[in-house]
Amino acid sequence: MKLDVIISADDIKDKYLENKIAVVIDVLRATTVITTALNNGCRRVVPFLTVDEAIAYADNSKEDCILGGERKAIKIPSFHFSNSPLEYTKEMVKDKTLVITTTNGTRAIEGCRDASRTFIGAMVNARAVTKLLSELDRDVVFVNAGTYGQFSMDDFITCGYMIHLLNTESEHALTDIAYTAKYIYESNKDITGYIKNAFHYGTLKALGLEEDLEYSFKKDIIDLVPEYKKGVITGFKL
Ligand code: 3SL
Ligand code: MG
Repeated sequence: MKLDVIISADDIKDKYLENKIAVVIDVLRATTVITTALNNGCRRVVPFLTVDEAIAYADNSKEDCILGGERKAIKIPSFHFSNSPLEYTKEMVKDKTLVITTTNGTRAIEGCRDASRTFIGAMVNARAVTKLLSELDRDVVFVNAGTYGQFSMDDFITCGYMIHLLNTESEHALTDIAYTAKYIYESNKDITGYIKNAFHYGTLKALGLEEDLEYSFKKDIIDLVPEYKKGVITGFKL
C-alpha cells in the first residue's frame, strides 16, 4: 500500500487520485460533523459547495432535511445548525438527511469525486478508517481540506495519526509528505500542544468554541466510516 497526502482542497489534482482511495480530512470541523451526525442516526449527508444549492436541495427534497454548515465558522442565516459537531445529537439528527455546505470541507469532498472510493475521516473515527484501509489494501491519498487553500496543521496531524496507525501494523511505502505527517504526529502526541498554534484553532477559540476543539481531537470514539458516492455520504460500521 502506498500512502500520500494532499495538503489542501486547492491542491487536489485528478492525476493524484486516479485508481486511489481518497480519505478526506477536515478535522476542524466538517468531517468531524459528518462522522458524528451519521453515527447519531442521520440517514445520509448531502454536501454542496454553495448555500443556494443546499437550500434548493432541501426545499425540493421529499426527505426530512436539516440544513447545516458555516461561513467564516458561523451558522448560515436560515440554516438549522452551525458546523459544531456537538449540535448533531441523536435527538436532532435521527432519520434526517443533513444537507451541508462548509468553506473548505465540502469543497475537498467534492474534489475527490474521481477517486476510486472516497472516505471521510477525522480523529473521532481514525482507527475505524485505518482498519478499513488495511482490509482494502489499496493505494491511499489523504486529502486534507486545509484552510482557504492553505496547509492546515490540524488536518495534517490527523492524517499523521492515521499513517502512524497503518504503519504500526505493517510497513507501507510513504511519500515524503506522508512520512512527514507521521513524524509530526509521533513527535507531538500531546496533540493540543501542537494544534493550538494552528490558524484555524485560533479562529474557533476566539469564537468561544473550545468544546468543539476538545471534541474534535478525541481519538477513536466512533466506529463508523462515512463514504461519499454519487454526491451522497452514508456511513457504515465495520
Ligand atoms: O472549512 C470548513 O469546511 C469548516 O469545517 C470550517 S469551520 O471549522 O466550521 O469553521
Ligand atoms: Mg478545517
